[in-house]
Amino acid sequence: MEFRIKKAEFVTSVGLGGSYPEQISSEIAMVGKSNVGKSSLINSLCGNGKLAKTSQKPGKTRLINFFEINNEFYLVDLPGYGFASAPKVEKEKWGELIERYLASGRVKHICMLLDIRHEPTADDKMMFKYILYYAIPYTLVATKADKLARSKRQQAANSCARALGAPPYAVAYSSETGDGKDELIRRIGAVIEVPPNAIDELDK
Ligand SMILES: Nc1nc2c(ncn2[C@@H]2O[C@H](COP(=O)(O)OP(=O)(O)O)[C@@H](O)[C@H]2O)c(=O)[nH]1
Ligand SMILES: [Mg+2]
Repeated sequence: MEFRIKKAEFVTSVGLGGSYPEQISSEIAMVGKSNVGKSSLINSLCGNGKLAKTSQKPGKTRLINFFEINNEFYLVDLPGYGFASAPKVEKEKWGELIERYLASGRVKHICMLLDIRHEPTADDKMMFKYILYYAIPYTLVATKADKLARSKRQQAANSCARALGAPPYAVAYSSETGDGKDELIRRIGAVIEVPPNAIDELDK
């Protein structure tokens, strides 16, 4: 049966030194620079405009926010990076928070968001290196696709991926219009449906 998001609820926010919620079947995390549209993406996927707080002002969220979907898995909204004016100590705290989370082994899949209109930044490239280093499967998502003409979107999304140093494909997504939603939901469904011990079974 086709995968759908039927239920989405906020579980908890976790800061530096805080404890994560009880582990459930899988966990999919959203990463990207501040203001790229992480919270809007979660709201759009869940069909609930008020689930994750969105903001015009970058760098507002300093916590990891967990949302439980279909009583089955978590979508995780990570604090954004790359707010130029942030003090050094703030950036270090961000680094610690993210590294501890990525190293926890909880994350099954990452959606890395890039603004469809912009070249990836040095911070984006560093984030991408973390993802490869921790060998976490990922999907690239080019956000705010509605800002470009429909005919230019897929090509622009793909060049974001290429510029990051990844295989040249990203899902072109708009939280405003819902473009790309069916595709991303399908991909999330495929991630969720892999049994947790499928890899271990291969070793037997
Ligand atoms: N046009 C357009 N604006 C978007 C889209 N996604 C997010 N935004 C806007 O970008 C700003 C930042 O979004 P937010 O989800 O809070 O970004 P976050 O910091 O990555 O969580 C908000 O003003 C959103 O309304 C999109 O797909 N299209
Ligand atoms: Mg946010």
